[in-house]
Amino acid sequence: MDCRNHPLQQTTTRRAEKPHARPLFTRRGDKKTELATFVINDEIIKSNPEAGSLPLQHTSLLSRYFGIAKYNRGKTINMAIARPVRALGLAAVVMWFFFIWQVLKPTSTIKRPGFDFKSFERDPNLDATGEPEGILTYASPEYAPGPKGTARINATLLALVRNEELQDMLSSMRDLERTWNHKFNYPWTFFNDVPFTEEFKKKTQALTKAECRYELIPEEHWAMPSWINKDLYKESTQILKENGVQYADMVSYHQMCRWNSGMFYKHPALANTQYYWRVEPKVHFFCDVDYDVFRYMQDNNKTYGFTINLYDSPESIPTLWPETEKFIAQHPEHIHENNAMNWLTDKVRRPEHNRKANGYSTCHFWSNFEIADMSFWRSKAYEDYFQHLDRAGGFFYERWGDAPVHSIGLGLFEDKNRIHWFRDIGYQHIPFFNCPNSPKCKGCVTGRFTDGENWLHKEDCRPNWFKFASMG
Ligand SMILES: Nc1nc2c(ncn2[C@@H]2O[C@H](COP(=O)(O)OP(=O)(O)O)[C@@H](O)[C@H]2O)c(=O)[nH]1
Ligand SMILES: [Mg+2]
Repeated sequence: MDCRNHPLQQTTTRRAEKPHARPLFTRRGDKKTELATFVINDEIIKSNPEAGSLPLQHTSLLSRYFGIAKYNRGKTINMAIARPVRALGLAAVVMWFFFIWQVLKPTSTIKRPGFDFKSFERDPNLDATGEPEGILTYASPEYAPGPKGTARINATLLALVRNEELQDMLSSMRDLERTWNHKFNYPWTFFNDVPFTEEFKKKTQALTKAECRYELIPEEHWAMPSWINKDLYKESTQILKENGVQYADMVSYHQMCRWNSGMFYKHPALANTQYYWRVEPKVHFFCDVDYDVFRYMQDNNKTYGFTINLYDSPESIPTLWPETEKFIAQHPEHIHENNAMNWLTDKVRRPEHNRKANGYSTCHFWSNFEIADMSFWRSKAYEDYFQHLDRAGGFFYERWGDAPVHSIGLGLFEDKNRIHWFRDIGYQHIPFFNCPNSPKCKGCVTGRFTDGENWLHKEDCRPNWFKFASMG
């Protein structure tokens, strides 16, 4: 074998022919004195006796590359940087900025191989967002905790939560207290199907100056109703599971969805309360909100406020719309003339969803965030509707969620102008965000809809809501 053809041999030869020598200087007054010339990663090949010898073994590899050499008397001398090294450094800087841009850039249009999804021409969250129009009431001494808080209206922050979720609940509370409630001191009401532990009570109360109430859900509000056939329930949930419906065989999940759909506002502890803000464990709030949102609802004639608007899994609700149509046929008097039927029945945007859900677009307000007036849930129209659905059994034989049930109720029986997008409230429930463009927001990326997989962008149903209803 001819060793000269060996790659290593060629490299050595090239170096020897064209040594990459660089001069090393020190400064004495204004005069630069050449100390030594050396080859990077090699030994000194020339030294200046006038300047004294330099113990270059003290120069670290890093300092050589970045052109600063330290020697043992603690002085610093400048070196030129080799062109390829400069080019490498520049490339690294460019790559770094490119990486940062990729992470932080707003995501209104998402493209991936084989799937082009356009969420919006332009996500309205990218436009500067201030406070909503209308009557706003700001913090004042009348919002002080306790009986002095005469400006507060009949409203509460409301959470259904398990004892085991204490840490996640505390995290949600911290966010909401910091961004809003420390200014208004609305009470917190916690609900559970088992008694809250002393630890839960102590730690939640410690996070707020406002009053905390801890309520047990009556058995008759939580238990599976007597008319649900247990064998049919088992069989149906098996099928749901095979169809990939999450939590299908978790009875407590079905109970939770039913309670949130038609029970929570019947709890005796809420008998004198009109408005609520629903808060789940492990959610985040990003923006300072300086006005009383409950009074906003009251003074501006709003029934329901949302932040995120999504498509649902049609497999979890195949007969929800057919049952709704039966109800509409029996009770046409409940339908509001300014309803959001177009939003509920759209089949242009995701035709497959509409087909699988038998006529329902599956669009809904994501109900883990709700600021709402319970008078609507207590109205005859909604109560009749809930009773109809409850008897049909779909909370157990299928997995009807409180989000589509609330949304269909609102979309049919309420004036759509009374439904408000709280675009100014920065919010996250994994994996979706509402993140406005406002200097009042910290910790979320403006316009980001999800930090999960790209395909999740197609779950965004806001464009349809804005098209058929309003942005207000
Ligand atoms: N007390 C209690 N709360 C529950 C139960 N199941 C769910 N929740 C609460 O109901 C809300 C929704 O449940 P979650 O697991 O977050 O459902 P997801 O958001 O649909 O994944 C959360 O606030 C939970 O703490 C339950 O069996 N008991
Ligand atoms: Mg949740």
